[in-house]
Amino acid sequence: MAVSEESQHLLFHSHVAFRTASMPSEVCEVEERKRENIRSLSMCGHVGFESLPDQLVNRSIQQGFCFNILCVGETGIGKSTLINTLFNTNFEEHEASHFCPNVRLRAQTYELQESNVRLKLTIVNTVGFGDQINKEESYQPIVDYIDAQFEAYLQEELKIKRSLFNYHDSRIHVCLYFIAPTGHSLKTLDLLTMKNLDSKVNIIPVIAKADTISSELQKFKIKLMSELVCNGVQIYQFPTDDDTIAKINAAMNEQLPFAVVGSMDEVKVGNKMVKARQYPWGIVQVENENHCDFVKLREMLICTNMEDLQEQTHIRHYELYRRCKLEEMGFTDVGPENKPVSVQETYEAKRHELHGERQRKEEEMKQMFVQRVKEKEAILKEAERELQAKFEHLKRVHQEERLKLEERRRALEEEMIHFSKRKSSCDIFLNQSFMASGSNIKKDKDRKNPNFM
Ligand SMILES: Nc1nc2c(ncn2[C@@H]2O[C@H](COP(=O)(O)OP(=O)(O)O)[C@@H](O)[C@H]2O)c(=O)[nH]1
Ligand SMILES: [Mg+2]
Repeated sequence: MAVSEESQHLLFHSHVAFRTASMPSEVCEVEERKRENIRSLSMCGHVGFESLPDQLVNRSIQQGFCFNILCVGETGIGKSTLINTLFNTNFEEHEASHFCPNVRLRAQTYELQESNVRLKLTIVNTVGFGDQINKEESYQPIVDYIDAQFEAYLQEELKIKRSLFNYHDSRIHVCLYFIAPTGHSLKTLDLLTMKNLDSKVNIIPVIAKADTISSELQKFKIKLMSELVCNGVQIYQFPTDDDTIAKINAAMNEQLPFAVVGSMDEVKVGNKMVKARQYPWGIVQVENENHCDFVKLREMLICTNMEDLQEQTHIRHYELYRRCKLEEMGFTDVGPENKPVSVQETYEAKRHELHGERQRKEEEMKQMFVQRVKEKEAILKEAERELQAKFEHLKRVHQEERLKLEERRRALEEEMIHFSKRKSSCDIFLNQSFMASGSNIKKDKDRKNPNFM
């Protein structure tokens, strides 16, 4: 996953009005009091801690607030324009191409200042979202990015020398999910992505380029909400537990998803310059609540609920990540009999478990080694047996061959003796015949010779 992060110092062009954090969290206060047996008492005179909320504000003003927005939506859906319009600033951004081979996240941090309040704003953009043919895994780089920020915070928390006080918190406080103004329904990609993000981040869905859909807008909003509910996608709900903002937040929850229009172009309407999109048939004013929900989004996001978004990120989403991660590492709060377990005990148990595991693995390796040696030995023995059998066979064959040859040699010798015998008898016979024929010839000669006798 490629993520780039840069920092810039910017001033607003005009008023944006983000509300400063003034109320400390009161989550589960009553239950905690009961559990810890805390009694409420009234003091007899002034002590001075009434200024704590102001102290908090002052400290935050000095340090600056940190707010991180993730924009998820297809390339060209209007993410950059809306962010520029929301913060009244031209955040320099290059137009993304539609030919990215995969989804990347690009983070950029800006320092904004309004009056004496400083805001460290990080905008994380999904580059290439929705541009691939196979979009099955498009949500994964987003999930990985969110988890990486949680992990960085957790690592800081777990450090012995931690500096959370001036730590640049990069955890995503809100995800603006840009829905295409189709007028039909959500795309599978939208549902899949939101479903995978809803336990990790506060999702505020917005209908982008709402000026392109007008008459069917209300129907479209209802359809989108029912689809989100049917598919079990949890979107962020503006909190209604604080009386000062409960009414407005409840009303705004009814308006979700906000249909927004973005534009940095200014057009003269009456004698005022207003941000608008101008068409041949008329003007769509960004900040006109009859034209779109841009003002509602800005109010809810920046002025009313910025602190709640940060708080929810910490107490809900980060807490879930932290719990899962620590459980994965073997930490637990209670033992088998529901008895509290200290970190030391968990550490010892884990050490013991890992030691046992290591011994088991070593034993396994040993067994495997012995087994392998045995197998090799058996193979060698088998080969030896085969060789011996072959040798015996060859020896036998050789013996048989030798016997056969011996037999033939004997036969040949006998034949030779027999032949010699026959030859010598033949020779004798020939000699005798020769001798006999010699005497006969002499006799004949003598007979023919007149001088014979
Ligand atoms: N009609 C209409 N066009 C918009 C709106 N917001 C942005 N655009 C136009 O859509 C195009 C892409 O916008 P951009 O903000 O760059 O989209 P991004 O890729 O999602 O960041 C630009 O031409 C914008 O002028 C809107 O609300 N309505
Ligand atoms: Mg952009």
